[in-house]
Amino acid sequence: MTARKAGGRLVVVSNRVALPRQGAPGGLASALHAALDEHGGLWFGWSGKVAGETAAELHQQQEGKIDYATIDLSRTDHDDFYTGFANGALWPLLHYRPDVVDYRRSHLAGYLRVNEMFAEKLQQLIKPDDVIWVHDYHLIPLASMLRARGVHNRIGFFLHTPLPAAGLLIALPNHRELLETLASYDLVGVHTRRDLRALEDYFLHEAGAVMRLAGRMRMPNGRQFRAGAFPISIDTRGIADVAAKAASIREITQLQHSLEGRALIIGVDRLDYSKGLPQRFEGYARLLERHPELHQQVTFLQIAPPSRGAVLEYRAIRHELERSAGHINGKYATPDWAPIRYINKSFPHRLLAGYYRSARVGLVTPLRDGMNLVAKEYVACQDPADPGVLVLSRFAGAALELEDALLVNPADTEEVADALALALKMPLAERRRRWEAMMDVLRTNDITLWRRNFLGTLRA
Ligand code: GDG
Repeated sequence: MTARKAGGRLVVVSNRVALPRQGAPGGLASALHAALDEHGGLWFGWSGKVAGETAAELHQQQEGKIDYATIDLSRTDHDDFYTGFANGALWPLLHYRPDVVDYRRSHLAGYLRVNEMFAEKLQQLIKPDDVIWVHDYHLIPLASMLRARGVHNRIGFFLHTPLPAAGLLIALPNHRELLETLASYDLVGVHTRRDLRALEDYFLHEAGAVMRLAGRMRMPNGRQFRAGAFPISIDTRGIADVAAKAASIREITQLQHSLEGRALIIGVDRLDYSKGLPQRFEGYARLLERHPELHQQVTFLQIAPPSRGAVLEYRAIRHELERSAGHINGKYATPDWAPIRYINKSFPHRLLAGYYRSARVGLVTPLRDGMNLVAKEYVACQDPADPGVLVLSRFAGAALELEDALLVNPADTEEVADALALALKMPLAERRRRWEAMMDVLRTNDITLWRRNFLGTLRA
């Protein structure tokens, strides 16, 4: 790293760009917009469109202090880069699922080809003192490709997924060729200390790096880079306000009315095998099996918008969950009560906030998750006078901060059932104590602190 002052524009690079007027942006998109607004900036990435087989042309637009530049992908590039390598090989590997990894050389070639195209387009757009912030597993080699083109700007990378132990990372063919390119960044950020240890372990033991002071690693070729844990968060105050106001929205009162006094358990997840949904359904079934007194007393609402339907595993899990939900309802439902309400649809954020607040239990049980923002959102949306209980997987990054949740091993369906029973019976005083402790964490570490910490370290 040089001592050069880094005070220019911010350039955000991510696979998808949240363009203005594309509907309500999610928390991450809002945070990045705020960061771009602060210094002026550019957001560059894929448009989300697949356009024939022609070479990608750049679409540019401006909104306030922010420039947006996007490119379309050809069908082949999309299938090899996005569906094939990023979501067919890297995503399962990073989520501890080597059994699901579908590695193909042609997909890796497509991944490198699209990253090279990103580097080529981006190089034309950046100015000498821009600070570049690259996001997520789709774009790991981008900095090394920019460096090869003579780009000397500060470049940071943030990984939104977990990073598994070195012993697992080496299962990926050509892992060094890919992962060593992380050293071309000035700063590599991950969510947790656990991920950071894995990153350091990989570089020290597989890539021949040595540890220098203050989290800096030096590669055998002399290049130095820094790595750090930056746990992402939410707009805690903003979302708490939205939830408080949601109480009067028609959809929310309708949901509450439909419960007829039953306790609501809520789950909200992209339909993804990393989220542990089959095990969660199983855990809920165990609860019903072991606690007949809860029949008619509880309703489990699982919202699971479909994602990545082009990947085989995502279609398989969808079928599995339909079968499981049908089975549980078939076994336990009565003419006036269905134990599970399972919905493959997405909802506007203000409704989600109201649903979270209506739920006595937030059930968040991924098998692995980088952070898991739903867990944090659930906590922030509670009514301070009568807060619900969070049941949270130990294997979500959020578990390292939200220690006052009921932490479970998501694969242990008995433990999930026990935690649900405990949550449903928990006295108000204990619910409030746990909730206050978690809110303290979230009020301090919110999304603004996250981006400022990362960018402050990158610019320092
Ligand atoms: C990745 C990492 C990491 C969900 N359903 C709807 C909806 N959502 C929103 C949630 C939440 C976001 O999507 C999901 O974030 P998560 O963190 O829970 O999970 P991933 O999508 O897997 O995110 C994860 C995250 O990146 C950030 O670094 O925490 O570990 O896997 O905000 O509320 N939003 C709307 N309708 C829905 O139906 N509007």
